[in-house]
Amino acid sequence: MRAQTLLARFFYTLHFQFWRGRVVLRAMTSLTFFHDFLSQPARAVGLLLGAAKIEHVKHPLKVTEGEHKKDEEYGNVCPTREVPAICDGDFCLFESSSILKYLVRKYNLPEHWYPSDVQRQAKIDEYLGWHDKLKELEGVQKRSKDMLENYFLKDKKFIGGDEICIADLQAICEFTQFWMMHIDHCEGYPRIAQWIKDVQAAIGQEIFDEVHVAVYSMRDQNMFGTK
Ligand SMILES: N[C@@H](CCC(=O)N[C@@H](CS)C(=O)NCC(=O)O)C(=O)O
Repeated sequence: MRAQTLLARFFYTLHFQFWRGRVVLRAMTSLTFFHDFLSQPARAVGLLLGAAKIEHVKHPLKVTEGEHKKDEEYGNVCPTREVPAICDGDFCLFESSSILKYLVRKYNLPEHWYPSDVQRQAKIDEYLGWHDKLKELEGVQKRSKDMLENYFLKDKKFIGGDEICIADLQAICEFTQFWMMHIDHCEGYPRIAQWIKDVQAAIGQEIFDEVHVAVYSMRDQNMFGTK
């Protein structure tokens, strides 16, 4: 693990607290986020961390340079050596959908992200289950877009209803992957086109752009072709 990350984790584990009239140094749990923002599931987790303002230490791993394979300790964090993964203190977790659910519950995030109501939650799990079994690039193929437009969104603003949920984060990052190639995949899909705007507004443009800096950079350098 990088010295920089270890140092950041050390400082995050200490904070000052008032206790019986005195200022004392107390330990608190640190959350480390292992990611590469060129990865769709890593961006989905990054969007939740940013939108929900969850304090964390970022540990970037450049997948294109094989850093996720070379980093000695990363094998202990994530057995598959994929991104994203998190460590909350000594508790480590991989698989983006599991991470998103964990963050909502652990950090007591507002209900809309992943509601406790059994049926509303099941509808979000329905999307996530479907999403997780899509193979790479399938998220933007006609069948998937038809499903999103006519079934998962249908007459709702977001996948879970009136407010944004973790399923929206997973779904939108499939689309933003193609922004690198100047493709928005929205032609003929008016609900998806509107939903993309609504998701950005719900997250906040600043956070959304922060997580997409690497995508914008690839796009602007025309790494995968021009408009
Ligand atoms: N199902 C996993 C997928 C993770 C995944 O496939 N990550 C890719 C980047 S999008 C990765 O780390 N690839 C590197 C590799 O396989 O060597 C999740 O949702 O977290």
